Amino acid sequence: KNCPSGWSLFNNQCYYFSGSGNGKSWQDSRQDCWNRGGDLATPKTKSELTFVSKRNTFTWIGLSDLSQEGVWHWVDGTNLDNQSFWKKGEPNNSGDEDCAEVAADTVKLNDAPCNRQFSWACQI
Ligand code: 2F8
Ligand code: CA
Repeated sequence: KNCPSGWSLFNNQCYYFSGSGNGKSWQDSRQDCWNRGGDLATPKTKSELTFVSKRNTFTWIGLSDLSQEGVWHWVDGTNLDNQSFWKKGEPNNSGDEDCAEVAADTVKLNDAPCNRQFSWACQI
């Protein structure tokens, strides 16, 4: 599989990383991925999650419970079935947190407010 210039191949998927110091909200991050011909990344295995997590301190991925509180699904429409991806105590919907970010240090997910500005990862 060939990836566009500037994208990285891992496990037969192409990934684009926004880089640090370039934060956007979850929706604006998703729009950037759409503009690039992809969508937010959907790392469904631990090795993919590790790969996606390591470019930046915090990275938005394509996972939210925006359509139904407490029901987490990937932007491709499938449900999250690996609950071990969450950091201990997450998701806690602290305040109102409907979008998932992965932390580089723990390679674990946290639900965060969708309007927070984080780096992001796209996938084709
Ligand atoms: O302790 C975990 C907790 O940390 C922060 O809240 C204090 C995070 N908030 C934001 O990222 C805005 C929570 O999402 C997280 O659960
Ligand atoms: Ca949280």
